[in-house]
Amino acid sequence: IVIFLPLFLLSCNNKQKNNKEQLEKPTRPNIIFIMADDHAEQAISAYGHPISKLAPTPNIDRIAEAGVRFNNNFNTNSICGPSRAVILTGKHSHINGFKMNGDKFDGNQVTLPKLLQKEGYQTAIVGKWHLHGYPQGFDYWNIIEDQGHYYNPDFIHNGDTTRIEGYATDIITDMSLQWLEENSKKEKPFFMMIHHKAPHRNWMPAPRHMNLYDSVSFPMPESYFSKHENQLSAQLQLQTVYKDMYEGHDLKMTLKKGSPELAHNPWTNDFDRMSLEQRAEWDKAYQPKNDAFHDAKLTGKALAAWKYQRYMQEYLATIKSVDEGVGKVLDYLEENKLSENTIVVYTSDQGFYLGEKGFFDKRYMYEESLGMPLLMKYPNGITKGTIVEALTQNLDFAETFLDYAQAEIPADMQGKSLKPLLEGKIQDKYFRDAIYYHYYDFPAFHMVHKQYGVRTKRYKLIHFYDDIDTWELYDLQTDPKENKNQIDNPEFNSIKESLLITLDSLQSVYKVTEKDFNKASKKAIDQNYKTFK
Ligand code: SGN
Ligand code: CA
Repeated sequence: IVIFLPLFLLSCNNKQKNNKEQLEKPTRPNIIFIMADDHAEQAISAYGHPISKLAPTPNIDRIAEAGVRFNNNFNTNSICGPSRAVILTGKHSHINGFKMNGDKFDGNQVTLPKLLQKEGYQTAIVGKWHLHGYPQGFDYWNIIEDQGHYYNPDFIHNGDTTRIEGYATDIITDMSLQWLEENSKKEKPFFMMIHHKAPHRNWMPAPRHMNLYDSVSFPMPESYFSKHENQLSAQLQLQTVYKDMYEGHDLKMTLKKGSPELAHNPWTNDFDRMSLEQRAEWDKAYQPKNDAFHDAKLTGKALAAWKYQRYMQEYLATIKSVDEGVGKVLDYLEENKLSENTIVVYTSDQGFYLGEKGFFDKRYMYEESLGMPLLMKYPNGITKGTIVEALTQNLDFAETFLDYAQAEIPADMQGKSLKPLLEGKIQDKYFRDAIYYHYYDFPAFHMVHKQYGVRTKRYKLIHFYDDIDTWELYDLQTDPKENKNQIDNPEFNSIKESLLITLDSLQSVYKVTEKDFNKASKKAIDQNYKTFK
């Protein structure tokens, strides 16, 4: 007894301590981070854009209805790999080192999954990675190779590449559900990243959606035929739907009536890798609509308008499978009583153009590509139907999840946790005055110039540089579609000055240095204009 009593007291004490700790530290939430590739806000019905009303996303909307919709969420560098690197590190591109697709991500640096893993989270990633090199900090990873393919994609798991028959979005959903089934009921909380390939170019719908929007006519943006007055970079880009899309590869147009042979299709692999059955199903669905196109003999603006419809039909049809997959994940959480204590996030690596300014793709600091959809639900911690107007960024994601996981946030991360905002501890208007943006991927696909700038609630200032040197200034209140560059308007002189001061101060806060503004050689630029034309 003499020996056991102190031990007994000690164990009582420990129990009390544990209980107390538990009281102070409520159950940490699970986190499911679902990210699509190139999914524009305009194509999520929770955001209410007219396009999305004709192609709704009822399951993705369930997240917004049960939780929060962010109306002013932006990226720091509107391109795939860089956005992903910012999300993983909570640091701007010039600090995390991954400025453009093709750079090599330093996987040894501190990242969100590594920190969560250290805190006792189970971590997993399925789908697009696109950072070259293998993921670190994940207990389980199964990623598509580079951009991946819609049909029969190759997946890399622990260094081994396997071709999996089927449709990429469905495979990613199934793999995620399987991982959840095997791990979600263990004692440890989990963090899972589900990274879809869709709706990335070249927009190949699943067999069940090949004719989904054939009879829908989508509203063409007013700016579809814009001449880009006072917007030199926009005049020089190569991402205009009716000029730069490849007729076969992107628009699935055929060479002539009665033939399944595709028009210009530089990457035959997307179609060649389909099985005979898949290709037969494809031809059966596409031949009648392509033949009808040949019969119509369209030219000029009518042809450009037809291309817009075909683009929208394809892009939105690939989103349908993403939405179905999101529905399955949400159902799984509900059926397994995991819903209340799981944060579910839906976002995209950047915004995207659905014909605005005539564009597809992203890269620009203009609203459509700067914006990033962000929806989040967490019944135990976020009030249903919340709308956030604060200026938020992908830079904030890592800190937000660490905060919810009650983990320590490294001092050198550059974002801000969104948790106080969602708990009403800070008002939207006091959260952040301005955001900083810097895009570096020039010369490259689509030839969008290097650019950096600031956006406040009302104004935007952009500097395009490299083989051009132009500034643009927009008043988003009176000109939300950014048609009127006010940089030379004397009425905007004082606004310009104050934006320049903001720019300067953000560059110093974020530790931007001279070497972050490297220029390409003239030879490389000329060569790229030729390659991508
Ligand atoms: C591919 C696309 C481009 C796209 C980049 C980057 N061409 O190269 O249109 O801008 O990816 O996209 S494709 O015909 O090969 O699809 S990102 O989202 O990965 O950054
Ligand atoms: Ca992308």
